[in-house]
Amino acid sequence: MPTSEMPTFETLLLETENGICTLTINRPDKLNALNQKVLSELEEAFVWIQKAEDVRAVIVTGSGEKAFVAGADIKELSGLDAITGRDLAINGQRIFSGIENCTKPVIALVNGYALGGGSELALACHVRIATENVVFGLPEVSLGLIPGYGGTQRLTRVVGKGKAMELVLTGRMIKSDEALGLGLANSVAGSKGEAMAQAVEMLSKMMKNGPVALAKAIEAINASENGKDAGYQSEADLFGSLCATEDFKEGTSAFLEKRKPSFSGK
Ligand code: DAK
Repeated sequence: MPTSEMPTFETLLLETENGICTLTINRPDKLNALNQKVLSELEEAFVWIQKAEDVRAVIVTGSGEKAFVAGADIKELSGLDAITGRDLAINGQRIFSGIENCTKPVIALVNGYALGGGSELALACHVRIATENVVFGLPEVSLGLIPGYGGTQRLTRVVGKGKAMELVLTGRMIKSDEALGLGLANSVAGSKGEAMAQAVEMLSKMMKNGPVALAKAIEAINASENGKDAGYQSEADLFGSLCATEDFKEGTSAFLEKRKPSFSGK
């Protein structure tokens, strides 16, 4: 599906250049809070991204300088009951897992507030590049809730159990230096423009490699979370399947012939 058929959305802006699709959550008057519309459009956008041949990598960000995403939309949350709350969590988890399992590299450019669902969205992306004014936090307990879009699981994997306990149970906000130290941010940039340049540079390096290998590497790393044995098993299975690709033959031949590889994605 060529990029020219890029869909348009009410709450998202999509722009593709040189194989990189920049997806901007665009509710600046509500600090890009995640309401149902944003969630359903995110799902639709990633279904399109997955299929779009011209898109090889993704940057997810929030409009403006102040916020990546200031959380789930509290107005919508306030009306939930036990049934609708569970349904919302299942729906959100599926959408965020769709992002985590995207076979193309996804970088979150975390510009400013990334609270609650905003931190959860950033955690669902493969890499996080933050701006200096970033504020990560999972303050759900202050609203009488817990993170509902996979945050308890993904934060624990990224920062470890003890730190995840501390951050979720206190709801404490953390700034760029601490986020970097915890590995919550892969890097920190002085401005949104600088963060964008870092993201494009990192993705350009990734895109020099074969798309099938990138897809399988993402799958294998994600499989590490299925438990130790299942992770190793998946790694072996995926490694084996890569050995049968044209990209593998091209990559190894190019090295041996001392030339740059030309990957076909097959
Ligand atoms: N939801 C809705 N509107 C929000 C919002 C949010 N999370 N965050 C900000 N806004 C709106 C404000 O209401 C305001 O709208 P107007 O009054 O102008 O109409 C506008 O954005 C600008 O915000 P402020 O005027 O408050 O801006 P400030 O610079 O003064 O403050 C702030 C910025 C980020 C410190 C503040 O806006 C703030 O504290 N926002 C709320 C942060 C927060 O607590 N976020 C929610 C985290 S909890 C679950 C699934 C998911 C979740 C839980 C359960 N289940 C399935 C069960 C996730 C929960 C969360 O995300």
